[in-house]
Amino acid sequence: MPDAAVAARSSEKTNSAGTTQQADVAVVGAGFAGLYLLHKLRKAGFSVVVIEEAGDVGGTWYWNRYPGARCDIQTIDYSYTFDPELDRAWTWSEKYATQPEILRYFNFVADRYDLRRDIRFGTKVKAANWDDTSGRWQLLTDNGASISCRYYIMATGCLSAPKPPEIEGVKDFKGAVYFTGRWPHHGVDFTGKRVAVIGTGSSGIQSIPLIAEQAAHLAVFQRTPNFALPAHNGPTPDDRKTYFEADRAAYREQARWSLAGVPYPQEMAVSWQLSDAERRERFEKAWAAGDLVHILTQLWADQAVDFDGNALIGKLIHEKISAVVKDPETAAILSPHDHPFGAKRPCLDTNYYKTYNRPNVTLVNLRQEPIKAITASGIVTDKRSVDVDVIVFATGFDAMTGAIMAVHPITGRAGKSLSNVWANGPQTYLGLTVAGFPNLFMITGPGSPSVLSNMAVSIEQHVDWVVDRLAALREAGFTTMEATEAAQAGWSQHMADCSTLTLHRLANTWYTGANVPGKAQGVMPYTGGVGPYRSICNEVVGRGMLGFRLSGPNVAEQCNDGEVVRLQPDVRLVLGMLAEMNLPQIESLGAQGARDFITEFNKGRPAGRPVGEVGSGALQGADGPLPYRLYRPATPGPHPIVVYFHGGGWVFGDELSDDPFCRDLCRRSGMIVVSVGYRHAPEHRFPAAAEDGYAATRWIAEHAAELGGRPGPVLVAGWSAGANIATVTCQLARDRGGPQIAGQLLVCPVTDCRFDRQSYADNAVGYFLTRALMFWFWDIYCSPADRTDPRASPLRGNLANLPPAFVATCEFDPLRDEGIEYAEGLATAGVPVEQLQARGHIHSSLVMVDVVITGVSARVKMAEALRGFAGLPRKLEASGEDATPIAVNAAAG
Ligand code: N01
Repeated sequence: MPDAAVAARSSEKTNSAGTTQQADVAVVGAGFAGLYLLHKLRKAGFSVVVIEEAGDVGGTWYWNRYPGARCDIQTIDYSYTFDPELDRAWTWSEKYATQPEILRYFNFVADRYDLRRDIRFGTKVKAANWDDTSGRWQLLTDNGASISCRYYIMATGCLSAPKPPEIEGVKDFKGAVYFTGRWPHHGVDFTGKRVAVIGTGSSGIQSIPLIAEQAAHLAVFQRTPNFALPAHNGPTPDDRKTYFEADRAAYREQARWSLAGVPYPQEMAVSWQLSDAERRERFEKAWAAGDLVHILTQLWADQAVDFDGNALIGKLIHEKISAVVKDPETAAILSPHDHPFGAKRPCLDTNYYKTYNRPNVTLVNLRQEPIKAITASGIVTDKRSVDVDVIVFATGFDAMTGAIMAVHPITGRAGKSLSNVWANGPQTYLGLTVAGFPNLFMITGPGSPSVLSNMAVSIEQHVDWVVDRLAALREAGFTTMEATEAAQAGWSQHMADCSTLTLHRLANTWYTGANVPGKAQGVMPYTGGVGPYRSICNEVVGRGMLGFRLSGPNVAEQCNDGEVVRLQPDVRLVLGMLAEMNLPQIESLGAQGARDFITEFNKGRPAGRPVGEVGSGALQGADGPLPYRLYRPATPGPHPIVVYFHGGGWVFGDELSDDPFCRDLCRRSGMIVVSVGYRHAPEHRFPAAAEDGYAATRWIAEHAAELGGRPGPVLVAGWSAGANIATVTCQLARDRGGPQIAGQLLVCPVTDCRFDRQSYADNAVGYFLTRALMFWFWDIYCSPADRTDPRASPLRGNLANLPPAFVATCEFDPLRDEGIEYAEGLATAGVPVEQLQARGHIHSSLVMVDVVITGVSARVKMAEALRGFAGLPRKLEASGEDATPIAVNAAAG
């Protein structure tokens, strides 16, 4: 009997204890997600019961009624979009609606779609157990009938389990105690009261100014200062409204594919391309806009991914705080220095900083005087005793996992409990499902963009995805859907890769679980962006429910196992963008056409970063002068010299074409980099490039002092065909009596003319450098008869007595295996060699500086290797991006 029919029959039963309510789907939570789930599931023909602990709809907006509680995503963006008529039927009165207005909205939605009749309010799920025999979940509740359901969906929200205060003596306090996350419905009157607020996250920052207006005295206990910017609340700004009204559907669609779930374009200018004045202008505009997503995404392209680019913002905000707060010491205490801007959730405020100018407000810095205890009369710190009538705990939540794990035990296959499975941190596939827990879904669970996005957009995407899948399962006769271990492990790896992209890993926050003592640490939300995430979820479906095992009573089991993303996240984005550009095949353009194309293409990349000095000149090649470009570090010289050979298949590129990479090498290694403009085919075929490489190296070594470099051995480096030239140069230098070369850096080198290695088959197409393009390069550069010459195929040469090498190869590169073979050949021949096999990267990843951010650690290692070859300490200096997260809950209150 279909589930709906079972449910229809059993719906006649009352919900009294002792009976079991049957439903296709049970949903926990009647907030933003639960309400839409109920509506959509019903429309898809499923019987649904929603269990809600609260007395009414609203989720987080039901509980968080503290003074000043408002949305901090513009409410125009924080709305349901699934029904255009609903969208038109409701107009928000303010840019950032208050909690009561948002709650009215949810009531309006619940009424409009007649949702309440399937919601069991005032009910908690006490246990959820998967029953393998029936293929159903059995739920025990604390109020009324237990529930048997085919699918169990947690729509419990990310910030719904308040965190205990963890401060001794709370029970002894004789005054009133309130939690922002569980505020009394009758409101609280602070008039004439001495009040303490503990916590300066969003809830504290929203409520403090209003409490200060009422209270006789307010003491704010701050452990970590947070970045806050003025909301400038009022009507929805005209520009946003006009944009929205011009084409609502397009606006919504753009939000769905954006990075944060709000339609803003991707900012392209990097901080170092802008002058101080330009940066300040952008910052002032963002400050005046009063919009978190704007300031988090629209200042400069590197703000969220680069430590230095980010630090510029912190400084500008410190200035703002100092300009408002009159007492310099208080301003200093309020200014965050321990985390990058945006790594911890910033806040929107109304009069927050100004509040500290009031005579009735005191700021207590818990970093200097931690709370020792709460007593009957107030709060005692290391330095003072503060008597109060009321304590407000704005101490936050056990975020993301708290509501799922702590609310009730969830037991999956073979009696496995979710709390045990997640003991070391949440493991999910797509943030939606967990291996071993069939038919269990989480809306905006850990591992999805959730709290790093406009929740409205992410919730709708998850609800649509889940309900559409359930309908498709039903259609195909499947009744059970479960993530595989392999898919889940792949997602964990992808999550870890993503977390190296942004700076969230550098702060102790509720994003990482650091706010809850003893909680496993790790970045819990997906940091790869809303649009990319959506495309991955779609890809899972498009690839036959990749990573899911589907089964049903009358159909053969289906399992298309695998990992949905094996590329590094930013590489995936780059490839996606290239695919959208519909670029011509380079080999179809002819040599000059290819050169023009690459020159044009390179104009779109971020400018390389500043170095001490950039110069150019001419050197003597094998058959005449060659241009070079020299990058000098800002530090006092003389510096060792790296002779660099650009990529381009011996056909295109020049001494400028790897400019960002040369600058990066110069900055990270602290050495001079001389990029050589060697001759190209077809005008100058083999061995012109190789001989130029050797001649140029010789000339540079001989003119080291003139170039401002350190006399003595030089180093060589190159990428792709340039790495081929670099390594050939090393062989020629050994065989021809110099110059002396201290080390070689080979990035994705061409080392051999054979095309039958596995990497040529695995990566023939789709990863920018294709097999066809390599064929073309070889054809243009070198006749088949010459290709086995070690000056073309150095793998075939004598590999003994060569300079120490660092060989970097990329997983998705046709040249991968010949690079690895070369490194192994060198090692066998007794040459010291370090290998870096870059997982998830493509041929051009490592030289795409400031585009492929996940290549940074490889670029750091390359520079360190060069320094080691030159006899310098491997580390140049500690950099912020290498920093490890700060100590957890130091000076906990
Ligand atoms: O919680 P929080 P929140 N002793 O965790 C401090 C969303 N939200 O409720 O940073 C002393 O941010 C703690 O200090 P530290 C929004 O996403 C949205 O304010 O851990 N202090 C911190 O200062 C937000 O980010 C809106 O060192 C203690 C504060 O308490 C999220 O919810 C409004 C302590 C907790 O800040 C959570 O915000 C409100 C202790 N033992 C919230 N324990 C909107 O506007 C904790 N703290 C939509």
